[in-house]
Amino acid sequence: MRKVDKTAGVVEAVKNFNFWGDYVDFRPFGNGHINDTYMVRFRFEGKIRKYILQRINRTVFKKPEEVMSNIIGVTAFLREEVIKNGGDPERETINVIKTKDKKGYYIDGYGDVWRAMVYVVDAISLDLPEDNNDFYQSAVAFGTFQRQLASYPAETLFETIPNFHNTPVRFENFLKSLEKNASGRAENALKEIEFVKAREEFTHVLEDANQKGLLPKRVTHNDTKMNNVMLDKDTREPVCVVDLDTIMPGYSVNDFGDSIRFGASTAAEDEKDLNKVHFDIGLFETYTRGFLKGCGGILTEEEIMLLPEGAKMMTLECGMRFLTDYIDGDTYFKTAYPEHNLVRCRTQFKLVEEMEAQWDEMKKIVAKYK
Ligand code: GN1
Ligand code: MG
Repeated sequence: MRKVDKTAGVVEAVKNFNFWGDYVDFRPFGNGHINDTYMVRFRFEGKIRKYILQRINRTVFKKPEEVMSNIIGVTAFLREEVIKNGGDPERETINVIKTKDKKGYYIDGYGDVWRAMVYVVDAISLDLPEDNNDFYQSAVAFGTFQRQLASYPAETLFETIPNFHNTPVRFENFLKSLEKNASGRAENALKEIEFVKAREEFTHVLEDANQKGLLPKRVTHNDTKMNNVMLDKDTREPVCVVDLDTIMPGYSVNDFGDSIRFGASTAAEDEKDLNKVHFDIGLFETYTRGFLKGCGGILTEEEIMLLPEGAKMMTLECGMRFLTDYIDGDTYFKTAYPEHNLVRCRTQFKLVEEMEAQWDEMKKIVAKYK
């Protein structure tokens, strides 16, 4: 791998996008696990304008042109939806900035791929909800996103990461990594490995429901962490949904589930003290209410009844992905220390266990809203 001078690439990229005004500065931004994100500031007519500039992770996204094609298509569609509803299209959807030669991305001298967008002003992104209302509003945002895109032609979307939320395929990949044990660290995670193996049967539940015609493929976001919603800094109401890299055909219940995995936990995804990590069923109900309100009746009764499966599936799958990456030697997710992925997988499995213990309760809650 080449030694990266991260700064040189940013400076070159900054010069090649159609930003407005005079360049002021840039700085690293956000908590994403995949891409490198920067905030770039310009001054135009005495005012500061902020942009987001990102180096797309090429290990994860093999075809960045397809990622950008999806994002440009979906955001143009959302823009029209927002305008139709009398909203503010500068804030209520991402606005992609093209390069000076009108392309969706820029390739720098190192071969790195960059894209840029307008920074959403007066909005915040939270890693954990500060109160129930924050979480409720994020649910409304992702539900609304689902509804707004219900008539988007899903067949025009590229599958930017094949089998992204195909949990049985993820399970197969986990077994292959285990077999290889590239990091030699599998023996540090025997309990966690058994935990996953014991749930193989469950990994098939959603794919089976789809086969039986009970779970349709829709346009989904696929990375519905709380920190991928921008909330207005004053009203705390949703402004827009961000991080659109993984928009692909998928299951609504997985979009729901990934939010539960991340936001209905009492602790961070990488909390080391498992005594602090709990599945909060009150937050589960809050999110269910908000998500279904946002969806505005587009989900079928069968889909609604599968929301708990979505929650458990995304939590198990994400834990399995962290564990797989630990065994592979940290090749996918950004890590801050050697055991980071192992710590992350443990929080996910703790949540799965607590969901299993409250399964009937979860089913009762969703039944109230169908
Ligand atoms: C990654 O990029 P970021 O941090 O929003 C990952 C998600 C995981 C998440 C775990 C493209 O999301 O699938 O659920 O980390 N994105 C990709 O925090 O793999
Ligand atoms: Mg993100």
